[in-house]
Amino acid sequence: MYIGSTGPSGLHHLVYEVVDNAVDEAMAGHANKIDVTLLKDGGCRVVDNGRGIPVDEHPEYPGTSAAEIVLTTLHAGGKFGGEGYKISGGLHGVGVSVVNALSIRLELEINRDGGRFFMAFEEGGRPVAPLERLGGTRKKGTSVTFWPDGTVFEETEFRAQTLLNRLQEMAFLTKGLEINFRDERPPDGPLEVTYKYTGGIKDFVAHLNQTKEALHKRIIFFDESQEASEVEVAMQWNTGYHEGLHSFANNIATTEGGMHEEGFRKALTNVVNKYARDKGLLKEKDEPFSGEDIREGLTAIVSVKLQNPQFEGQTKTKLGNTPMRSMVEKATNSRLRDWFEENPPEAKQVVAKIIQANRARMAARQARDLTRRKSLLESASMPGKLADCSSRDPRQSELFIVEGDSAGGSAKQARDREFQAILPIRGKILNVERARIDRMLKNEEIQALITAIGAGIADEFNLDNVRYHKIVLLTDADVDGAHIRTLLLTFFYRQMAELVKMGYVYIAQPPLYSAVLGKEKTYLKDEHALNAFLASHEGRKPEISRFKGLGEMNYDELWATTMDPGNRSLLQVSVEDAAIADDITSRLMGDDVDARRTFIQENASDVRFLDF
Ligand code: 0RA
Repeated sequence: MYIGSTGPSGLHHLVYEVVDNAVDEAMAGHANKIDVTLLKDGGCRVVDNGRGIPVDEHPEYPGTSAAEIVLTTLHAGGKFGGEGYKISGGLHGVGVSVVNALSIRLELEINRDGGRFFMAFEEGGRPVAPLERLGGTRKKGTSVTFWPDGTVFEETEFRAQTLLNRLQEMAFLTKGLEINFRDERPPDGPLEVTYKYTGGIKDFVAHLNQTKEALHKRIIFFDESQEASEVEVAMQWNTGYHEGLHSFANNIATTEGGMHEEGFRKALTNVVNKYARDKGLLKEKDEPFSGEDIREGLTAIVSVKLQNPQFEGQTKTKLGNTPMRSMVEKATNSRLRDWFEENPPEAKQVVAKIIQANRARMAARQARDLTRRKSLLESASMPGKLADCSSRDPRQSELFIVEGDSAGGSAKQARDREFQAILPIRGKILNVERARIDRMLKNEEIQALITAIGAGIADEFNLDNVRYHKIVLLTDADVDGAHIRTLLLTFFYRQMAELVKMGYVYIAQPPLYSAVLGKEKTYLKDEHALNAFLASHEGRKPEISRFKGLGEMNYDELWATTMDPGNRSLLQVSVEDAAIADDITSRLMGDDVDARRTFIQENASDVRFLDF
């Protein structure tokens, strides 16, 4: 309930929870350094140089230290200690006590008031002994080391890259904060990474645009504070076609947007249109630019800090505080207008790009209208290659996107036609990361995909119209198959992001090997499974074959191993954090060959890297 899940995401949230508390100390101006260490024995240590959790007797619990209360009581974290905790970043503020409750052991060390204090907890938060003063020190700060409970979490092994992504984001969002990460687990020595950004979210935008070609050199930045609230915006257009607007409230990614994002979009559209009209770049008879045209190729971070943030929406990532809308809108209206006025050459270039985007979108709309009209005339509007299922209930319908016509044929024979539809895709589909929307829509494979799914694309995408709630990518288990899968994922992520965010996209896992022993045939997913099989059948000589591609499999084999809901295992594609997924997609699929090489080298060894 408090960390969202007992899967990998929940496990990593334990670390974020402790780090968030340390970041709160930094935001309040009491700390500037956080060290996160993954220990060889599976524990995780988070050390900060803040004030330290209070160690004296808690006013409401005589005989008990405040530290013990903070570690054992829900929501106790920020309830005392004066006004240091104006802005709480912690994920919905549940505090370290949740981490304690979900750990088999937790060790707390506090340097404060001239003393060094220690306390340990076991089995989900039971104090081993009261807080103890070990000696004197002039240092200050808090150290929390915890070992997650293996009976709570499906797995307890932290993934360094997942933590690094979030820690880097935290460092970007908290200007000047130094975050040191150290993974002591690798047998060939520890991995160490330091993040520190004196430019804050300006550095964040520079990082996201690093793999792209910027349209103007200097990043636009402005901030504004009002009472206890604060707005910061950094933005820069690039020559690409994707909108990269990411918003945060109290350092939490607001993936579903909300008031702050609304205010920013509205002001942005307003400022650009006003400027273009004033300068005669947009004539009186011309329609205003749409927000979508204006945001093409824009990388922007909108970060707000406020008291009592209200998180709404399906995934509780939509900021609901209405005053933030006018605050961001006002700031953007005045400060962005200044930028346009003060930087004429840059402003002209931005508007020129928006005009191009506008033209491309008009052309695309015409093409789309044409296909729509055509489909109204012809009664069968689905693409010819689609073998649709009979069910019209999207919740139980599945679409298999299959690589190659021959595998498509086997899949058509194998399927349960009641609820499984097959769409064969020939060869490599267009890389949408490097093509603008009008070119994309001319591509036949892409057209077929859009029509079959039935919910439109980009801003017009409507989740309610999706015809299948499971969209399964079925490609060969080789390099080409992996490439096609990546192209398809890029397409879905860029054009039907909600589909991915809602967890409708899956990856099928056809076996790579079969082993025959006597009359018994076993299918093996990969090399690893093969080795395990051979080890457990020592002394016997199974006949091993390797499937070169899906086309080699009989239809009954394909059904039994890959399509039968009772037997198959599908990987669900998830997006933890849109800013990171965006960055990875650009690095992997964009024009920058160096960035792509580096990314693949850094991540190729980790088989889970697909779960971006
Ligand atoms: C309660 C009150 C105060 C600080 C903290 C908690 C605190 C918690 C954590 C968790 C990790 N690092 C932390 N650092 C501080 C305020 C104490 C004061 O007013 O001095």
